[in-house]
Amino acid sequence: AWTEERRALCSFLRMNGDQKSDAYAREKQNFIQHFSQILKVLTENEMGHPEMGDAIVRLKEVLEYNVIGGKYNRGLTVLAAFQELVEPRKQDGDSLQQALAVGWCVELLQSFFLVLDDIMDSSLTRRGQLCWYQKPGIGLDAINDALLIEACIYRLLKLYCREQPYYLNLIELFLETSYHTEIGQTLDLITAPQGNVDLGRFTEKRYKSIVKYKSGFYSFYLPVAAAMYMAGIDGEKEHANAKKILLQMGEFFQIQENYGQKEPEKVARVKALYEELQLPAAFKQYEEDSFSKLVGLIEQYAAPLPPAIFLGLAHKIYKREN
Ligand code: DMA
Ligand code: MG
Ligand code: MG
Ligand code: MG
Repeated sequence: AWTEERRALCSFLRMNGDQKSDAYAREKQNFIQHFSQILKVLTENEMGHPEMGDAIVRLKEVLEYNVIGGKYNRGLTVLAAFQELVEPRKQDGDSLQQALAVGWCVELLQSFFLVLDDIMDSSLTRRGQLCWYQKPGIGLDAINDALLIEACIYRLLKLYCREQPYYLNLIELFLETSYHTEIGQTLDLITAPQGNVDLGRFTEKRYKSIVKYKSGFYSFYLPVAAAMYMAGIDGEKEHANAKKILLQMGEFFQIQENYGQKEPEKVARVKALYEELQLPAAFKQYEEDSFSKLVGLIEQYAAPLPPAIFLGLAHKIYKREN
């Protein structure tokens, strides 16, 4: 039954986003500008340890090459959710700095995984440039570079949030998210070994599990959950509810991105699902169903969080033509 409320949610999701995109572009500029401060903070306190100097030069190079160049949607989601969840009078300079730093932590986590993922997938390029491990002279040393990027997450959390009541929650969140992502990568690697994709094992169910673990947690749940903890929302129920909605979004996002892409790797990824569902009409149907399911989940599980958090994200991924 399509209630009025449901209609309103749907029209919000389908509206043209031009007015919003200006503000978003400004947020993004501000976020990117903040990266130089992040770099500074991560490399300056080695002043007292000159013997680390050469390693720090390397770290800086690693961060500049691998953390910059994406779309920053995940990092920006931390800020957007933080601004939705924390009352304006509590959004002071310090807490905004903390939100920016946590946003960059999400970007660092992604970068850490991508550097390693590209090695495991034997990829050539990432974000329009050579994969880090493909650069002359880098090779498998990139494994250590990825570990350095990971360490920076926890250094940043400590440097910016150590005094905050949510500090431990954030550490646990990043560690748990890493575990989930690694489980997803494991499922991916054993289900679709390079050059040997076993379509028998590659079922729709398995595909959805892979997507949920390897990308849904870190891309969708992590940024919103981090902002929730920063806003003092730490209840299990609230987090379980947000997770339900956000993982559903993650599933749709991944299927949409892989669908219609030409890289052989991605074609192989969706092939089994594709064949099971049969052709574009089926994708359209999936999109409809997934959209409807998402609206239902938001209705049921958003409270007490403002639905706008989820709607804003959904709006970005469901670019519908009406
Ligand atoms: C990338 O996964 C890595 C993570 C952790 C999601 P992927 O290999 O499926 O995607 P990409 O095409 O970006 O390498
Ligand atoms: Mg890959
Ligand atoms: Mg991979
Ligand atoms: Mg990807």
